[in-house]
Amino acid sequence: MSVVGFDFGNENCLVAVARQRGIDVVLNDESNRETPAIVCFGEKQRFIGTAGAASTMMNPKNSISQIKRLVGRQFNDPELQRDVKSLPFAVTEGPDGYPLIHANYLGEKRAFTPTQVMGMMLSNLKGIAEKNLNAAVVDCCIGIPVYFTDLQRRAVLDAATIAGLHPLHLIHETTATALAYGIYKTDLPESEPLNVAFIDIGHASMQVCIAGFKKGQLKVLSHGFDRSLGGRDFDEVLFNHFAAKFKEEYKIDATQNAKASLRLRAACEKLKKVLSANPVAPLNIECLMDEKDVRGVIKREEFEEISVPILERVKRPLEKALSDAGLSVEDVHMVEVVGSGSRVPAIIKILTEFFGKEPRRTMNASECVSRGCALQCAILSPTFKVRDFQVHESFPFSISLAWKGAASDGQNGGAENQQSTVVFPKGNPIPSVKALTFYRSGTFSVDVQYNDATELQVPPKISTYTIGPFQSSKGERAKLKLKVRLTLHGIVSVESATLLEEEEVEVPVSKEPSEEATKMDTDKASGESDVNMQDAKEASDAAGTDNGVPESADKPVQMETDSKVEAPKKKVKKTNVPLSELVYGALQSVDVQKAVEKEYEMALQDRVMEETKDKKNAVESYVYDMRNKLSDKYHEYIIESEREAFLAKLQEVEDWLYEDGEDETKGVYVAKLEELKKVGDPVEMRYKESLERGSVIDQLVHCV
Ligand code: ATP
Ligand code: K
Ligand code: MG
Repeated sequence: MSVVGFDFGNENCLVAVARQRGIDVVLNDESNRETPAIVCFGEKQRFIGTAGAASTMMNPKNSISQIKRLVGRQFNDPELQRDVKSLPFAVTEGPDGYPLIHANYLGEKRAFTPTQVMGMMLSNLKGIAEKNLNAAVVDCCIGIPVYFTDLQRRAVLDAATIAGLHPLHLIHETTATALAYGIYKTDLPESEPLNVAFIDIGHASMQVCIAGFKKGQLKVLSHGFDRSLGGRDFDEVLFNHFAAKFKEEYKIDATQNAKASLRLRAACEKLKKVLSANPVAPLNIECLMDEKDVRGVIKREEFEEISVPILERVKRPLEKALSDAGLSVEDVHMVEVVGSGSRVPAIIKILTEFFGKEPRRTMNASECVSRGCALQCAILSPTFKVRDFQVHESFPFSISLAWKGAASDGQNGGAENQQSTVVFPKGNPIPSVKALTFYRSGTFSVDVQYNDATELQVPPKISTYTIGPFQSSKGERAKLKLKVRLTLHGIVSVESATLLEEEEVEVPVSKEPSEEATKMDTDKASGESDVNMQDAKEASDAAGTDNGVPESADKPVQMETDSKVEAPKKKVKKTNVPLSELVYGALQSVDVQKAVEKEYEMALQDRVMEETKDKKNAVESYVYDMRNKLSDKYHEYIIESEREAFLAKLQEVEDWLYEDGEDETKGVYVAKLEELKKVGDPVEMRYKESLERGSVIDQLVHCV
């Protein structure tokens, strides 16, 4: 089993692997730790990661970035709408109301879902891990922002499937950071927890997590976030500032030109980084637009002034995390800042003011998420022994179940009888299972929904489950138990429905506590309430696993047993009831399967093209190499007329490579190389033989 952690950033991705001696962040083909999250579609193949970033300027309309912003969102999502405006590629509304990304690929217009593109990127990261481990990678942990909705989480899982990955755990990025922080600490307190605030400011968003650390464990106390406050917002402020300036000074509008926009934005990002370390920074771009060179300069002070609207928002998630944790600033013992977006000095100033203490940077700001993910994966892996360290995660939203009351059961369902109950309140431990009991006479449905969707700006309904058909033997309302699961990934689903039928029978006295005898589901008398909820931690569930991971000890339900009572005893017959699931906006599994196949084809095409390039390069280097050698060390091993002919042949092949042979198939290059080698190999052989003779003579000389 592979032990790998992925930090899929909005700008940068990192891959960490566990080896017996510890966690390593691995290098990609270009020897970088950070791989840009860019998929570029070309005429013959895709360029992904660093290669994708290199192609962006040449091919902006087909270079897909900001992938993490696009997955699992409706097209009319207000944030998506804002994002799409500054993207150089085309995003339109698909027939299902979800975005489609358009690109020219293999000379054709093609449309891809954001999930597919995320799958392409993940597949590239998977390849990086595989090269470093020299083994197949399937099992992994992937970091996700804490604010990811149910649908976004499902989209990441689908993208992983497309990439051939199996995430054991989608872990909140800040929790991964907290894990990477705590697990190595040997001086954690035994009783009173050490409270640490983690602040991650990335490319597109800001996340806060307050965690309490004790010996051998961390407990997430609260989360806070601003989904649209990150490094790129500062780039945008600078971009608007300079675009306006250049409009005035040079009479060019860079915002109206895709390439100029891209170049100006990239220059602004560089400028921002310079300003993090210098009080003033210049901006020069040659030939930005209309053949005009532009120049500008900005002081850090002025940058901070124009950034006030963004900087003002930094405090809000901090305040929220603090109040949700029920702490005051004095209770926070340590503040750790991560994410490269936090390098803007004005942000550190605000954090210092807010907490009354200097934030620390003891973590590797860009690597900690991937490291935490790999650690989590190692913890879950049976092949690794990791120091015992418990992570108690807290769910960031409130999820409720809604249904039509039993009164509207049957003929005329009245919306007025809509009822709901919070199943997983905000702060609920992850993972968790709850059981609800319903009394119904026929097929019915329940909705899983956000209790408060205003913060997320998404439609409240997540999914609808239809339960039935079932038959109650007594002809009255049947008792059904629904099991609702909050998975390790933070995804909620109704997992099963069971019909419970009590029959009085003589049964032998059992000493075992039995699930059937739980007390919480017998409240039928209360009329109004036709449903009861309990934490489903019955004995039968204790072994219940989610990807092989035991659930957290989530308040075991007190079970009443009749074991002391002599017979007769009630026996409960349990029957599974069919359940159909509709998750709004989620891909059907057949579509995921189709996407898997498409990805396979595209990956194959990429590989063929890479190999073709390699073979072409091999012909080219043979030509250069042989030409040099013919005038040098091979000179005496070929007769003059043959040498002349061979040199002419090499020249001919070189010309061919730049003309007719520029764009040939792999097989043609292989054949061409063979053709040259037929002439060159005998020469090489004669040369080598003479070297060997030479060394024999040397040895003889020495022996004498
Ligand atoms: P996200 O966490 O939002 O998914 P990410 O993980 O890809 O995104 P990071 O790699 O943590 O983001 O941060 C990238 C951001 O940090 C970019 O906006 C980049 O411009 C910014 N950044 C990098 N170095 C500096 C610096 N020296 N000063 C200011 N900003 C910087
Ligand atoms: K990152
Ligand atoms: Mg990040």
